[in-house]
Amino acid sequence: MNKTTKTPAKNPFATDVLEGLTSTPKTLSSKFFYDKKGDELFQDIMDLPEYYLTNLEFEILDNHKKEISEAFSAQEGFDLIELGAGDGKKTKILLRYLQQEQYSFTYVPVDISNNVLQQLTSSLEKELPELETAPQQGTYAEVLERLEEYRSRKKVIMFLGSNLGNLLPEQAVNFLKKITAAMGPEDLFFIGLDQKKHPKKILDAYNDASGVTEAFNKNLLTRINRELDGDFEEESFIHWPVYNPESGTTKSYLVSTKEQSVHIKSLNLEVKFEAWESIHTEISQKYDSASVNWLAQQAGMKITGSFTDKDRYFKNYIFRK
Ligand code: AVJ
Repeated sequence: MNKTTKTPAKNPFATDVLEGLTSTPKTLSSKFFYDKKGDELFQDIMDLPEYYLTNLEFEILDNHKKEISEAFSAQEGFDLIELGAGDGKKTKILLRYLQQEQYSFTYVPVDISNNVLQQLTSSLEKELPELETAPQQGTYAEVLERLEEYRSRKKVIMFLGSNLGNLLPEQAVNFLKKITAAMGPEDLFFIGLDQKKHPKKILDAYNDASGVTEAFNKNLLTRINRELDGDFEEESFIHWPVYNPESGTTKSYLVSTKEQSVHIKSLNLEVKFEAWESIHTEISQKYDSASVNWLAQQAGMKITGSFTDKDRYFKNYIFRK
């Protein structure tokens, strides 16, 4: 271990991979899915027939844009800060409506990917040229620190797509606590969370027939091979998501189909796999009213509104301090 711990210290990906692959059981973090290829694969996931989340949230925002805009509205205008803005496809529904109804606001898209932010800003310039935007590049942690700067008028912090679901409950609470800390009494937190439903429906969303989610999951191995000089054989791992209806947690794994040894040169690391040993790569939490109430209460917030689709598959909530 000594030899290997020095090299990756400055590289968060290397540090995480080293730690995850030397742990029992083995893990890799889903936050590293999103390189250029991963961004593209996630775009494809959002277009999959099985991945209902995106379309439903789109529909909810479209059906309720009037009430949502009224809740956001403030005399002095507001800052609309979106964490993990992505391609902004869903947000544009709200942006277009807010602008059309002449609400005064600035859109602050935040994303870890510069690539994604640039695409978003250039599409906004074309589609909504009048819109005031102030994009911010950074991790959630960095940006949450900077949120303190937005205190001159009302802020609405938006976190769509059930992105919170990638965090373990304890991490989710810590994250929400930071948001609460950055909020004033008038500010809102607007969050979209995927709900518990028929387990088959959930599982299919993470196990699509065309194999895009599999490629997304395996992109972690490709990234290790490319960036850390590894020799993972993607064909000898299978993508295996499971859904636990009790906890509401979908967990995704890569499972080694044989006994094998993987060498990751730049970590000076030899990783041994037994046949059928797993690497846990992602959690996608599903919620119900008890778990959302618990989250809000733990974070020191109140739920003051919610919007859903006809099947109650997905929900968008307004939280206040
Ligand atoms: C972007 C975290 C909401 O967990 O549903 C999609 C990512 N992973 N398919 C999710 C994802 C596999 C997605 N989030």
